[in-house]
Amino acid sequence: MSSQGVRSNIWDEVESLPRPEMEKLQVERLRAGIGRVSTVVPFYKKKLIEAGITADSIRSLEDLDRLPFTTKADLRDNYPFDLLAVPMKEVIRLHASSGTTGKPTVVAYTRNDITLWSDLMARTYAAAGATADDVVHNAYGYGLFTGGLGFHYGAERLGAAVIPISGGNTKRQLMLMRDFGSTVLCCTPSYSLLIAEGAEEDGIDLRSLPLKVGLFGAEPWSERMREEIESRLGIVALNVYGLSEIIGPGVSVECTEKKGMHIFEDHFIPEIIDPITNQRLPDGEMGELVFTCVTKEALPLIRYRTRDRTRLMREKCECGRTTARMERVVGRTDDMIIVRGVNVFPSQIESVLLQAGEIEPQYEIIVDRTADHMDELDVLVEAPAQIYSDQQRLVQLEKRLSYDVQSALGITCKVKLVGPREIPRSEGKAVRVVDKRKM
Ligand code: DLL
Repeated sequence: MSSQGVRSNIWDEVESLPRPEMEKLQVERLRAGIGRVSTVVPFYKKKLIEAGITADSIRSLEDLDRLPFTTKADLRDNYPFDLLAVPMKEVIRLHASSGTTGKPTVVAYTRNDITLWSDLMARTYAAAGATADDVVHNAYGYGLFTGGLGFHYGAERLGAAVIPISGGNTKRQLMLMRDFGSTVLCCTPSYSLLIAEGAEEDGIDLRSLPLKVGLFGAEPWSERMREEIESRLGIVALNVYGLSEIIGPGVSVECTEKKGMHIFEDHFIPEIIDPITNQRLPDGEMGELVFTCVTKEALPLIRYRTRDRTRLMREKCECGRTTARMERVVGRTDDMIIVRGVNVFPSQIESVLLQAGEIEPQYEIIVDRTADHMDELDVLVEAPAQIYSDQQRLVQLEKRLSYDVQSALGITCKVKLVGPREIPRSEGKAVRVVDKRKM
């Protein structure tokens, strides 16, 4: 549709602004945003004074280099509400994702933030060619996770008919998808393959249904997986990226050219930095993605370090958009793993194991993908000799630890006890995670 530069699927004209105009808009918004946080968020006020930065001194995007970074640890240290830039009475929604310790990362939205998020999600759908005529099957989880409600509000904003089915019960999903004539599928890429499997089991040919496009994200996936999804579901599969701290989904999305995800740069200014030296890297170089929110009210984070590794490009896309694009995320600079869409930190597992008391602090986390494309999480833990030789105690302890880890993470997980010194030792940094999922 877009290879001739037809811009019919551009929902907002700002996406095709000439670069100098976009940058002018970003600088104006950045200046206003810095002015706001430097007066209302004590954390930023202190940091900006220390760095000698005033809003008036922001003249170009180069000035981003002078601004302080914000990290996940800053969110944890200010848990739950100390980074908010508005009084609680202006907050109308809270969401949360896993943090590095037991406490989640909390994010908040004012009414204007929810309007902005809905608009950005409508732009996300539009990039995929969706319109008010579509029927959106939304199988992202509803709840504290931003996926469900983000895709829901965006579909309503677009004027499409949304089916708030959430995750799970695949057979029922298939029945409704067929009966309601869904045209757009929203879920994690791995769940789309489980849907395909369920359809094949029930003799449903998904390719004969009206389904035409899928918006997949919340976890890393590959071109090979795209090919598989597209052929098994008979749809165009597009990548959607986002994170709770910035807004949720609705940070960037692929257009139907499938050449990188267009960033909603009029609201989130992207940079790539070297995660070791913290220096900004030129376009095209691989590094850590950093975002500055310039229009959000409740939680306008400055230079937030996403820990996601990717590259930026700024050439105009065939679709007509001029916004910066980011490549597929290739990994993380920290040890967070994503299992069935849930963010998991090895440190969360470690603290549960150590609390249990009876085991050695030697463990290995193994993530694999089952034949039906579901992520599987196993934790191998060394048991001391006296427990390892007592079959009954061993089984009881495995059960208890599995239960404790599952309750802490909120996902199924098997703890398996192994004998003393069975976990490989490392001479340098311990390798705690073995990710066997074939990308
Ligand atoms: O996963 C928001 C989202 C929901 C995005 C639905 C897309 C679709 P969090 O739970 O805070 O938010 O997790 C954010 O997930 O830093 C990435 O590491 C990873 N991630 C999200 N989208 C992608 C993607 C949501 N398309 C973390 N490719 C991010 C690779 C992704 N990783």
